[in-house]
This record gives sequence, C-alpha cells and structure tokens, in this order.
Amino acid sequence: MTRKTGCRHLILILGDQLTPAISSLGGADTELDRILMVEVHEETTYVRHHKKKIAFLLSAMRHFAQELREDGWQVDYVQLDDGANTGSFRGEVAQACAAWAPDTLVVTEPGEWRVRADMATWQAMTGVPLDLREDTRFLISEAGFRAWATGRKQLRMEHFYREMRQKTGLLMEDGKPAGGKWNYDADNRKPARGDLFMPQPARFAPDDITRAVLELVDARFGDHIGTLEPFWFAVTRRDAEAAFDAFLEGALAGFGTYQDAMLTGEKFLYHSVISAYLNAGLLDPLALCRKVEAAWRQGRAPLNAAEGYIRQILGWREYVRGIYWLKMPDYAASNALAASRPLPGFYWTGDTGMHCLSEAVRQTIEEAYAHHIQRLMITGNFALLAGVDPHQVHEWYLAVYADAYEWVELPNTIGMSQFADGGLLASKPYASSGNYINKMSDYCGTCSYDVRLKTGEKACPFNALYWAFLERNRDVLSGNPRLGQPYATWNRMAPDKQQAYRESAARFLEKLDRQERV
Ligand code: FAD
Ligand code: DLZ
Ligand code: SF4
Repeated sequence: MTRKTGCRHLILILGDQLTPAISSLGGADTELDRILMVEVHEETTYVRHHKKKIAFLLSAMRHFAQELREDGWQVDYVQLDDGANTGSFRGEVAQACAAWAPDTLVVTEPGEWRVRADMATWQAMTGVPLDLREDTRFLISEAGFRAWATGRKQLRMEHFYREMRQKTGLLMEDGKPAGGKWNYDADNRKPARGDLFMPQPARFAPDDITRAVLELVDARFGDHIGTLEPFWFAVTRRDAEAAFDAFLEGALAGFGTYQDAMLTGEKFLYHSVISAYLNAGLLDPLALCRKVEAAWRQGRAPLNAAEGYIRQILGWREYVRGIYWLKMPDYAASNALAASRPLPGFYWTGDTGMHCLSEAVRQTIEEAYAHHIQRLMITGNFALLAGVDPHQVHEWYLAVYADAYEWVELPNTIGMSQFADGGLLASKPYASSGNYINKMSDYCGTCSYDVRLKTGEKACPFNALYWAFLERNRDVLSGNPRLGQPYATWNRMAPDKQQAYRESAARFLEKLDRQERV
C-alpha cells in the first residue's frame, strides 16, 4: 500500500448514514479531511439480504458519494467489485488508515451492536485515534432514553410517546394533546374495501448508477431472496422527499382509518412506504412529523391520521431504538417462550395454501416490503403460534425487508411480534386466531382453508394453533391480566372440544415438521 499524505481526519460514512448533517461531518473541512465509503461483502451477507435491499443501499450510497463530491468533498469510494476490496469494514479501515495515516478516524456510531463491538477494536488495530460520535438523527439520545427508563417498573411505549409529544411540542395545544386525546388508535381499525381509491407510492426510474448496481447485485447475489425488477425505489434525498410529499397528498388522510387493514393484491394501502429511506438517512424523522402536523393544521388530513402517523415515528421508532441499546447484547438471545421450531420453508417462497401468508411472503419477495400489520399479524403471528425459534424469525425479518437494521428490526421481532422478551415491550402477545385476520382483510375468502371451521383438515390453521399456543405457554402467560378472558374461555371449554383443538394443532405442526406443503 503506497502512503498518501494530506489527511487530517478520515471520516467513515456507513451505508445507513446518508445524511449531509451526519455528526461525523461536523467541523470537517473539504481541504483537510477525506471521506471514506465502502461497499463490503460482509455487510451484504451477514444475513442474506433481499436483492432489492442490497441494490437500494448500494445505489443510495453511490448517489450520496456523488453529491458529496459535487459539494467539494474528497471521497474515497470503494466499490464491491474493486480488485483490492478486503470485504469488511475493518479491512477497509485498516487499508485506508495505512494509506492516509490520518490524525483521527471519525465515525458516527453505527446502528448495530455487531458493528459497534467490532469498531471498539479499531483503534488498537490501526494505531489511529477513533473519534466515535453520537448519532444525532434521532429525537432522543441513547442516554436520554436510559434516563427515561431508569426506575420505571414498565417501559411502555405509550408513556414514552406522551413525553416525546411534550418534548417536541408536536400536536400539542396549550400543553395539552390536540383534540383532547393522546392516542386515536380506537378510530384506526377499519377494514378496507377493494373499491376504495388506492394511492400508490411514488416510483422512480433507475438511472445509470442504479442500473450498474442492479447488474452487480444480479451477478453476485443471484441466490439471495427476492426479485430485482421492477426497481422503483428513490435512491436520493430529493426523490425520497418527493415520495413523502406524494404520500402526504395522496394517502395520509386514509392512513389512520385503514392502518390495520389488509387487502389481496394491495401491497401498500395507505402506508407511506418510506422506512427504507428514513432508516438509510435520506429523510429526517422530525421534518416528516412536522410536515404531517402541518397537513393536519391546514385541514388536509384528519387528526386520527396525523396522530397515528406521528406516533409511529416519534413514538414507536424512537422507543424501539431506545430498547435496543438499553438491552443489547443479551436481548438478541431472548426466548421467553422457549420456542424452537425451525422457520418453515414457505417463508422463503410463499408456497403455502394459507392465503394470508402467501400474500404477505410473495409481496415481500417482490418488493422487500410488507406493511406493519402483515409483518405483525400474518408472518409474525403465525411464527409465534407455531412456536418458531425467535432467532430464526429475527434473521428472516432482518434479511427480507429493505428497511431492516437490527436496532429497529430486533425489538419489533423479538419483543413486539414473538414475545420472546417475556413482555418487556408488549403488554401481551400479538397472537390471534383466523377471526382477526378475517375481520381485517379479504384474504380468507379465497383461501384453501376455511376460517369458519375450528378444527379438522380444512379448518384455518390459525384457529387451533391459537388455543394450542395458549395451552403450551400457560406457565408464562396465564398470569397476564390481558389474557384473562381467553384463558377463562379455554378453561370453560368442553374437554372434547379442547382435545379436538389439540389434535388439530398437533396434526398441522407434524405436517409442518415433515416439511409437507401446508
Ligand atoms: P408506515 O406504516 O407508513 O409508518 C410510518 C413510519 O413509522 C415507518 O416508515 C417507520 O419509520 C415508522 N414505524 C411504524 N411502525 C414502527 C415500528 N413498530 N417500529 C419502528 N418504526 C415504526 N420497521 C423498520 O423500519 N425496520 C424493520 O426492520 C422493521 N421490522 C419489523 C419487524 C416486525 C416483526 C414488525 C412487526 C415490524 C417491523 N417494523 C420495522 C415496523 C413497521 O412494520 C415498518 O416500519 C413499516 O411497515 C414500514 O412501512 P411504511 O414506511 O409504509 O410505514
Ligand atoms: C445493509 C448494508 C449493506 C447491505 N451493505 C453495506 C455496505 O456495503 N456498506 C456499508 O457501509 N453499509 C452497508 N449496509 C449497512 C450496514 O450494514 C449498516 O451501516 C450497519 O449495519 C450499521 O447499522
Ligand atoms: Fe389465513 Fe386462515 Fe384466513 Fe386462510 S382462512 S387466509 S389461513 S386466516
């Protein structure tokens, strides 16, 4: 490696730090400092990410590097197919530090424990002092969340969210919540009908940079899940902002009412489809919340929509990040329900007679996207009821969605969806029989199973699995006050009916274990 000279700070910008105001650039100088961005094999394969997720991020990284150069920065950009690419962050950092001998290596804290642990060894490895800076793109710092959590018996999102509303002043009027209530979720549970106007997310044609990335991903990651085409994601800040503005105009007004709805063939409904952009740093969370508040104040969206939307970003998104950093690294190994079944093969193919699951998985394969209620009440609910190993469930979610980074995915999966943290995050498991899915979707109408049948070969598998789940986990769950009613129903049930549920669930799970098509 030839020694180059003239670098004061070497600033490493990671793939999900594509923000001009990122803290690592604070105080930097275009003459004295150099930026390093690296496409590395290790990050593309630590789980086998969806092809579209890899393509999105690499294209967004290349566009960001181009914008930085246009703004006068000196950027060293290492592409995946560069001959000298070492394949890892640490290899690239070692190489660049040897080449530039910077006074300091500057990095904004990464969003995953795995990378942070590795980074802690870099100073010893390179001999270059590491200036690790806080990620200021969140509305509460890790220390701020820790302070909020300290001394609390329960870490409920709703309490956290109210404090965040007060802290930011979002949807507040004279110190009180706008409209008199903090939360309008009760208004947000309507099913959707096929004849409703369906807005669509804004789509962007691939440019030369994206096309080159698509070829690269196709050649290198052909065996990863997912289809690459059509590729329509925004890969620049400007386009991501246009996508959000299109959501404000076309879909926000219906966001609240239809937030929990699911409809065959409608992959996006009234969701904003911006999580991949937000998590990569192309959008700013506070700016999004302010725009939504403004839309409500201008009468362009009802309060239940604006509040519901702001709660997702100001509440849930910040809260799960806080939980992640509060509880890692042990959190990842949580398995309160001792679930151990392997993840069924149809999670990778969508090949199942259960229509709700085939819809959710197939659109995941096509788009690297499923909306929240599909993730929680279809793929998550099934894995929970079937007793799938939560670590395998976690790795699946981390791999298949374009918005997935461990800080946000892990608490959602381990905590909210699989109850593997024993109720730290959710006050009760998000477990439901087919009845809920039938109420919130049109999936059951064209399913090979019958949602009205409770037991037997043709019965909706969710029905018997639900009761078998409650019975199997009685020791851990029966004391939960929010499950008092279902346990009371189970206890009152005639023994032969209980036995029919047990047998139905056991037969279905045996089939699953024999890897037969279900
Ligand atoms: P919208 O429905 O339009 O919501 C707006 C925004 O709110 C989202 O873009 C997102 O930034 C935020 N948001 C909403 N719900 C949550 C939540 N529960 N946690 C954090 N932020 C939220 N979200 C991710 O960003 N990355 C993940 O890896 C991820 N994994 C998940 C895994 C499971 C098992 C579950 C149940 C949820 C997961 N979520 C994850 C949360 C949520 O499903 C997605 O944020 C949402 O579906 C993204 O689509 P959207 O942009 O259309 O969101
Ligand atoms: C997810 C991802 C992928 C697929 N590829 C890269 C990459 O090649 N280079 C990079 O800097 N970042 C990538 N990322 C995002 C990182 O995994 C992410 O920055 C860390 O997990 C920390 O959150
Ligand atoms: Fe899903 Fe059961 Fe409805 Fe089929 S009947 S779509 S398996 S909930």
